[in-house]
Amino acid sequence: MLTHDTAFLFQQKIDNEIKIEPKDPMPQAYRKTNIRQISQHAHSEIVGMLPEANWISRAPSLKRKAILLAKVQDEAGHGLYLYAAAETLGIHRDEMINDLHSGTAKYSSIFNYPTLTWADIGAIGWLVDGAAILNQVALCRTSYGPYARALVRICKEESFHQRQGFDALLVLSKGTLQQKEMCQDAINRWWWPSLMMFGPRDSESTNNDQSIKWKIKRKTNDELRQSFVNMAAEQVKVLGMTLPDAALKWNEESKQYNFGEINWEEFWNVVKGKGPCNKQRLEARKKAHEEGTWVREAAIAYAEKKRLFTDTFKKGALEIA
Ligand code: FAQ
Repeated sequence: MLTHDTAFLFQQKIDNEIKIEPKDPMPQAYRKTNIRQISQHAHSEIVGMLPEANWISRAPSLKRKAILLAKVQDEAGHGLYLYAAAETLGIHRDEMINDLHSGTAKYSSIFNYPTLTWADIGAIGWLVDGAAILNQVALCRTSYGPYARALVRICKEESFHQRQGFDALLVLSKGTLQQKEMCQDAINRWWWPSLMMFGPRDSESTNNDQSIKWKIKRKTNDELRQSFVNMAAEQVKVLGMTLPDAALKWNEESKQYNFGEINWEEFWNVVKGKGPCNKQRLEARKKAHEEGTWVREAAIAYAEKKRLFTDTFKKGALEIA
């Protein structure tokens, strides 16, 4: 436990924008919050591959297939950077993965919705990656060094993800009547779940205040959500589509868009495992993990063989000397 003085010095470091590094002293709660947030973020990237992977074999052209494949692979990479960042805080990857599979750990609510048509892939790129970017650009300045550095890399890839989604929707929005309807329908279904990605209202958020004080989070849930609405409300005009919110209106005084009430009951249901695809997602994850056992075993055997070879080589070199 940190003494009063060291806790003060820790906060001073944070206030002076000095990054906290793995071997630095830190309050237990700071370590725990980072492990929770970074591992949840990693799980979100990994589970987040599932709704899109569903469309790789059905993408409408070779170009779209290659783009989607690259995007899903990026997400696997993001998950790996993030698990590695969380491991620097003293938790083992197996423990995090067990928590995900047992349902103890959370992952973003958004990935518990189904991808019914090709337009959903565009809507995920535009809205879901758009929401993720807003959050993650702010997190590039998070106080924990390994998390901040992982996010810089992640953000570079996320901006391509958002653009490819918007581009896919733009093509549909200029297509046949059926394609236009498909585009609008996907936006209607993904809009509200995307707003829920930012978490509960600030007044309901259990972690906001402390995480803002420790600069683990740089902006609050409501601040980020509002920036997202302001951005999407303008971009949707380029698509010639609408957002499914009758209350959406520019407020001249606040210079922000007012928007309607989120269905919080639906949000908490999804968070608690009762969303449309929660069960399916966890089963798919567990199956993929089991089927990957032989790869992990082979990697461990190879590493062991390499270690033995290096040890023998070093010993031989010493004997010669
Ligand atoms: N879903 O006190 P707060 C992506 C939980 S990455 C599920 O406000 P906090 C890339 C929260 O954990 C998307 N649970 O929590 C991609 C807490 O419960 P706990 C993920 C949620 O942590 C794109 C409780 O509610 N991004 O999309 C959600 O301060 C396309 C109270 O909430 C990140 O993880 C939710 N939406 O703020 C991949 C970014 N919201 O743990 C594939 C990093 C809240 O105390 C395809 N994370 N909860 O039991 C964060 O910025 C924060 O963790 C928040 C939540 C803002 C998500």
